[in-house]
Amino acid sequence: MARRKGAILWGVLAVAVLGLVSSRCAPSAPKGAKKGAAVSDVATAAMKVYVAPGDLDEYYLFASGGHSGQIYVYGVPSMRHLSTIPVYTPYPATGYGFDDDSKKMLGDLTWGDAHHPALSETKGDYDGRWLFINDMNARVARIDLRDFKTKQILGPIPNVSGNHGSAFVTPNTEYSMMASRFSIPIPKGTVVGIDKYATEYKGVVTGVKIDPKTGEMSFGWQIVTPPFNWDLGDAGKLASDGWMFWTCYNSERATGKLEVTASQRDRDYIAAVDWRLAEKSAAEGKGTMIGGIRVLDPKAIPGLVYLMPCGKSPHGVDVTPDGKWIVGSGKLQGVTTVFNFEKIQTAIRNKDFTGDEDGIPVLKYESIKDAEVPVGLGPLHTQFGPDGYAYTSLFVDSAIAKWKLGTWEVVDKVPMSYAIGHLCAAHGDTVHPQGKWLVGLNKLSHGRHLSVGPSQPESSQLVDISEEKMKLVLDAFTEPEPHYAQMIRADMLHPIEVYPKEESKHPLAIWDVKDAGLTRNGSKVLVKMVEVRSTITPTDFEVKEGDEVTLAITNIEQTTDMLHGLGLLDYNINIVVDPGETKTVTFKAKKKGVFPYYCTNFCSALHQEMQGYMMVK
Ligand code: RUQ
Ligand code: CUA
Repeated sequence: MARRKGAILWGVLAVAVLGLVSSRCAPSAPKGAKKGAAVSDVATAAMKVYVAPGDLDEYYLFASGGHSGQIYVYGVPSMRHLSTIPVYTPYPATGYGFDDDSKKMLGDLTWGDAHHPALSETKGDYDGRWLFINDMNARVARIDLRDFKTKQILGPIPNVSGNHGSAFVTPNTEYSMMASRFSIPIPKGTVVGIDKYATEYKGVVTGVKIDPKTGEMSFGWQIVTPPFNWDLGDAGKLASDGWMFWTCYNSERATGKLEVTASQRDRDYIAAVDWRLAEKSAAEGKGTMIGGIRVLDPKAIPGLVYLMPCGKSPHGVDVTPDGKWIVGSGKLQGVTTVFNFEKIQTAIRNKDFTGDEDGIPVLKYESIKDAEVPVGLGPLHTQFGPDGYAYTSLFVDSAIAKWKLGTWEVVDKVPMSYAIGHLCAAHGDTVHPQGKWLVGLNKLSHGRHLSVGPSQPESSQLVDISEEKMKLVLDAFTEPEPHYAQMIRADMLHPIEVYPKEESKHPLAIWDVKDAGLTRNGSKVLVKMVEVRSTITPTDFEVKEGDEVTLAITNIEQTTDMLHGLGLLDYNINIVVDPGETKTVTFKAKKKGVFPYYCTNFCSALHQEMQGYMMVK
């Protein structure tokens, strides 16, 4: 791909941005590159990513599923899709959202827009315990990596509208942070005319407290901000531990057609939040309770928030592994800006401000910036390697730039096909990045796959970063829509595949077919069921029309892979029970008749025989 630069950058940029809309017929660079590639290059690339039958991948990649509300699990380097973890959306394949517990966890919302997975950390390194992920509906969820299951959904969090800047964790998983993309009058439910947007609408950033032992999340504190659109974040680490950074767009406080009205100023901001001070202030009872959460006003608490001017409409803000630099990428720019944490602290001490926004001091850009690195057009997000290199995705250029921290020279570029958003390197946002692999998460797949009609997949591309020159080695396709992903070394996770019988605590669990059967309490009916190859016990039961029926199903298998399902026809019931697990589902017996139920997971030669009947009289 030809490199576009020079004095007419803005003109080119405008054309390029427009071009994205109609670019489907433009030739894509890697295709051209492929034609000229020597066979040995292809063979070398194939060898690198080939995971022989029975062999295992080196890394897990956890990719957000966007508005599918899920998380996709891949193996790297094969890029094989291994599993889907449903989080904010019912998922019939695992029965998620159909049984009583997961239905309750989802509440009234049966979709979520999940953008940024965050692996739990200890001392700034992944610790393999939990995975957090945001939802635009002001929620954050925790997945336990012991069984890859969603265990908690917290929220909707008061006052937050559009939880985009989330679910970033602090270096010891003290908090999962969230920031509102949309500003609204708070508390939620208040209505103020859009003409008062600049003064009456508010953004908020929130610290969601995490219990260090159990991972249980609870409301921490919230900070009210001007009505900027908060975008992405990253927690400070090592040198900058205790601080949280968030980018915003629309510092113009504009409404209407934001693509025009919110791009007036040359700079937007990165907020630097002293989260330890927020924690302390909240503990001292400062701030006020709004909508059920403690809200701190930065005007009243000096030192809580500062604003760092950053290139127009920044997306990613990324802290280097040592915590000394904060990299902010203005997506309408040709450079990425590197801020120096030391200089930020000095500027704060010297009150080196150029003004304020609703009482929040604005730091002087020239005083806190170390470099503007000419990475290319439309820098979005940066990841790091183990050797002082940084990798920045370029949305407009549709490429990844590799550059050196400290010298700021751009040493390599690799084209992506097409329009890369986030990117993810192995442990690339921790204090110990591992290099090796980098995955570009592209926004458009641009016809590099068999046509599947207008609903096209997204694409991810695997880049080998183990050598000086980056090498694109594999195209992979995914369902919508991986915004961000994290990659963790496979040997750091030790998931169980069976729930051990001795850990079973479910009050309705039964482990012997003799205990299966129906008990009635007025119009409430409880049916305890056992599933084991190849019978569902009881094989039939009878209830009365209008009864409230609870099925409590225990899969008493203790063998890996021996899942059993329970599909109940015409009643919209679909449960999947893992080995050693108990699940309940409660419903009204509204329809009279005879309704078959059967095991939905192919489990044995006699799987087809695993069936029964519910009679509703
Ligand atoms: S998204 S490509 Cu993180 Cu919601 Cu940016
Ligand atoms: Cu049990 Cu099929």
